[in-house]
Amino acid sequence: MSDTSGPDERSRYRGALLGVVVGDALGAPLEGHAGPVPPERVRGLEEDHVELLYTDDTAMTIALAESLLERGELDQDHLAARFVAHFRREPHRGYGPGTARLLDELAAGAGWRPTAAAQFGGQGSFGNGAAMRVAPIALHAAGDLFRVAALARRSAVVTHTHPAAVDGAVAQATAVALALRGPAAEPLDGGAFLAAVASTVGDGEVADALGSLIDLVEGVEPPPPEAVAARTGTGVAAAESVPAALAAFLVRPDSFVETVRYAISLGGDTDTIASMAGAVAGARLGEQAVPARWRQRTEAAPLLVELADRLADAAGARSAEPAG
Ligand code: F2R
Ligand code: MG
Ligand code: MG
Repeated sequence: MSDTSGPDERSRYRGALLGVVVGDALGAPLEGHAGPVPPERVRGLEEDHVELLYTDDTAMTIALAESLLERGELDQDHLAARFVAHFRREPHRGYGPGTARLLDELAAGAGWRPTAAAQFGGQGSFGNGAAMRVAPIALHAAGDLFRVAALARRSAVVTHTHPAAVDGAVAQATAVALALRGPAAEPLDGGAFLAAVASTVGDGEVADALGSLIDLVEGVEPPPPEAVAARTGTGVAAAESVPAALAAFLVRPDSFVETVRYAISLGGDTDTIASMAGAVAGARLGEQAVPARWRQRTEAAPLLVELADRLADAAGARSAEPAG
């Protein structure tokens, strides 16, 4: 159950998926920026008037949302097929190289289970591809954090089997679920939020990186982006970019705009860090917090709103079912 203070549940659902697409599309032009991004370059993205185009982060989020809605549950075979369908239709969305290879193999008839496990010499991918798309899981199962974690794990391994990629997805899904139900009208306890997220993942790189952020997010003043980037890293590895995104949310938890600006200013994997941070901020603050001037310029924003509404309706319908 979400708290009654702050935005209503439907607004938070919309905010979460708008956060995915707006953060992705706004951050995309600077993806790969070496080192923190100067504020004037971040503002330059905002002041431009061209359409903001989404990338693989949003494409895979749409696929996951569609699969949950079509099946009413997490069906890994169906999800793999939705990923392939999106990739075949629009392979130019900037997919990670390993994920693109994997989806090509699945399109040619390979099974997702052995193919995902065989990635990178049998280690599996530690990229952030499973975390960046995971927000719909939180919307589907938000009232039950154990279920959110379990479903996030199962959604991840369709493409990413490395423990750090799976933990990244669990951490991101848990963060969105916590933000969805938290009281936005009250100050956020950043240390407690991080500890709650960290408690859902196993010992390892992601837990260590989350733990390393506690003093930074508990400070009175937001730390400079350089300090966060130095602590977590900002690369495509889930163990870097997921903690970086959560830090961007936690140092600016009361403003969607400031969260996304901060996330982009970290540099590195800017589309993905801003998308994940935007999802958490949108879940806490609701769609009203997403500026109309950003939303109107963002490709597919109405589709993300429609998917959020359908996920809210489905979750409401499930919670209204008699128990037993
Ligand atoms: N692909 C990109 N950006 C590249 C440029 C895009 C350009 N703008 C364009 O339009 O073409 N961004 C997207 O990729 C990231 C998500 O990646 P995902 O899905 O996790 O892919 P992958 O390939 O599995 O992992 C990413 C890289 O990490 C390294 N890696 C992963 N596991 C590894 C392992 N076990 N051993 C060694 N290296 C491993 C590899 O370099 C992978 O290619 C997001 O940023 C998304 O926006
Ligand atoms: Mg991308
Ligand atoms: Mg990226």
